[in-house]
Amino acid sequence: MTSKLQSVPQETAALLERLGVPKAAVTGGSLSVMSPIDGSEMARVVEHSAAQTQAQIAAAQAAFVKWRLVPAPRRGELVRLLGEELRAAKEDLGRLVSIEAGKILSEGLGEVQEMIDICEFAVGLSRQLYGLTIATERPNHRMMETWHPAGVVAVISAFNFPVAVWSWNSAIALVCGDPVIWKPSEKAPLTALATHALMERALAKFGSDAPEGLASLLIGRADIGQILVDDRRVAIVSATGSTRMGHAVAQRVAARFGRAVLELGGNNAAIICPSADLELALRGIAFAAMGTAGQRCTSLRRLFVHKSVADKLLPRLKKVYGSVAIGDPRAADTLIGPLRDQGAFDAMQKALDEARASGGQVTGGERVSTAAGEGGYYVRPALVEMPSQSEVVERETFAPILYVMTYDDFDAVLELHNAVPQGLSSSIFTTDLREAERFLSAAGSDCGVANVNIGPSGAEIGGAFGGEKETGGGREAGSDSWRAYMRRATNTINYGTSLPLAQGVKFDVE
Ligand code: UN1
Repeated sequence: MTSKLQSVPQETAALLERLGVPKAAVTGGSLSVMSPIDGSEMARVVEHSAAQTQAQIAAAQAAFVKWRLVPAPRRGELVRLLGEELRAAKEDLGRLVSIEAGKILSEGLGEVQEMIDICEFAVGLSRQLYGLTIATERPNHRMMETWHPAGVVAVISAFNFPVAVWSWNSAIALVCGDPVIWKPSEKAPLTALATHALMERALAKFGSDAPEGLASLLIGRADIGQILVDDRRVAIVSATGSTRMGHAVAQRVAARFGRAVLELGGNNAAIICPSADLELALRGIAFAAMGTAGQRCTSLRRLFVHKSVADKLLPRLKKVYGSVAIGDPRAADTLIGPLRDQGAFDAMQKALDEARASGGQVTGGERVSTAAGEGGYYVRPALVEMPSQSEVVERETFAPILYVMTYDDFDAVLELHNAVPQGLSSSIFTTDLREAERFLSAAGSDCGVANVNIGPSGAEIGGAFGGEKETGGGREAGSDSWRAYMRRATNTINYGTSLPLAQGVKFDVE
């Protein structure tokens, strides 16, 4: 039996109330939510059962049959209303993101802005779900592609972008005609409840065109996720998280010929070339490696510095690492908030020990005490000078660790850059056109995101987001990522009076 939590911390309680989350949903449940800021218990959230999960899937499937017939621009109107709710609630939701995920306020607000942006993108998209018309080899025939809603989409999201990732998927899925079931991280149910409450407000304003079960939320642990992954009524599973999780999801979804959109581990690098603008590089590295306390899938984890500039760059970088403001993510001057929990801290220390054992020289990485209290896991970001790209460097550790290696040959560094199992994001700092273009070429970075003179993190929603190899191959958000949420039909129409067959085949019957 779980007992009721007597009180949610005052600020969180006030935010939840304003965002429309009932107190009973966060006090009387069995899922305990711990604050990354001070380690205290913030809430006990009510969990959904397996039976409720089944019922949600059935409701979503029934919603699909209706929603797919609502014209796409009208579906866009629902997403427009969601965008309006998000705009109005940006301050509150952004602060709640900061409290639950531990990211600094500016990044919490940025996350909500990303949600507003994708809503706007999706509204425009609702009038642009284009298909092709294709030349046919047969006279009096027309061939075309049409795009239709694909079915129920399950979104399984991670703690570090607790709400934006839902919005990238949902805004697009909804205009594409697909209902969405959301299973957020068990470490971030509060922001999910708040976002869902905003979605419900948008649904209420939208009116009766939106069927019951169109957008639902399931609070639970891995077993709830597994039900979604295995159910044939769920056409698409979009999962964000570790490569280990994605590996299991991919196989189970494939076993039933479902579709998976996977955004998994990254092990993102930056190459600093001899001609690099070092001021720019310094800022780019600092944000990408230390921002969000290294807990983005796009965080910079590997830095390759050309030998000719290492002496200029590294001392300055060490100075920044030594002086960056660490503390309560809500405080105005903080740049580095806490790690999510002790598990993240332990994994970081283990990786640093391993790096030391492989000859790495570690600067920083230790736990620091802050005014936020002793319960949170605050660390000084670690800069690790490595003699080579050893095993620990090839792994993603979800913490602020930057492995630094020097190089002298461009071809060799490109090879090293690509010699890790992950392929999410990458960057090069150079003012040499040839180097920049080679990095972006077929023989360059093998990642889904490749940048010049900006770091690997902080992508805008207008582009397709995702990566190759163990990152899972999925693409979300902008460009033509919407195609993953629809089914394509090729249609051939004969408007003549005879029946010519393709490839000149004859099959005449009397
Ligand atoms: C993630 O960490 O799961 O490009 C996504 C970025 C963000 C998204 C990160 N827009 O850093």
